[in-house]
Amino acid sequence: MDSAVCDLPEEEAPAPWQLDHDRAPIATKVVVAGGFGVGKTTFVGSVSEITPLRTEALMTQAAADTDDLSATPDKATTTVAMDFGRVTLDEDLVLYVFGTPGQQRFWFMWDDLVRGAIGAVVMADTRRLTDCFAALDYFESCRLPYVVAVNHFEGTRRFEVEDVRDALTVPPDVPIVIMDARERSTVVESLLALVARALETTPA
Ligand SMILES: Nc1nc2c(ncn2[C@@H]2O[C@H](COP(=O)(O)OP(=O)(O)O)[C@@H](O)[C@H]2O)c(=O)[nH]1
Ligand SMILES: [Mg+2]
Repeated sequence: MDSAVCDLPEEEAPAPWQLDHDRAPIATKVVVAGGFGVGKTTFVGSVSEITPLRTEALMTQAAADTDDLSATPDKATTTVAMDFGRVTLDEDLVLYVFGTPGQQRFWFMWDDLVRGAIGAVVMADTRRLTDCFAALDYFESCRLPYVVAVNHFEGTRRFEVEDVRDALTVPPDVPIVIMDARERSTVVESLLALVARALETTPA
């Protein structure tokens, strides 16, 4: 019988650090939350090294009353369960990124999604800031470390971090990052801010 041989091209083959079992990477979980259409699925898609698992469904007229499309009229699909992706932030830090479904009718899933997570990214759109209040309240109430990622849509007014902080009334020590969910570097920046925040707030 032929033995199975790893046939991966060099760029996809395991990197040396993956094979060095003296310092196994830490794999950890983070959650991305925020209102409907704020860019959560885009965030996970921009950063994931694996094809993100998506549970998008075509929106139908049946959702017209529940899913407000006034700010995202081109949006044809919606995340019905969650997004899932993976990103290696550092040689020894792998993040599993779970995007929450935004619609209120799926909030019951959040308790499961946050189990074991080190923290959350709360995405905000400055045109609809109130949409992220539920997520802020949720993470404040369960005391999970979080950062706010303001997804800046081009063509909209750009606000300063301190303006957003005042509008959301988040505590001064919560990091706020102005980013673009389509730009991998800014998504990574948001995740790094979260990891730093989680380390800072975790009791030694
Ligand atoms: N112009 C612009 N469009 C964006 C940005 N982020 C997301 N979008 C678009 O906004 C829509 C909603 O994004 P999506 O990731 O599905 O939002 P979700 O409901 O939070 O998962 C999609 O059509 C995206 O392509 C952004 O930073 N700029
Ligand atoms: Mg989505």
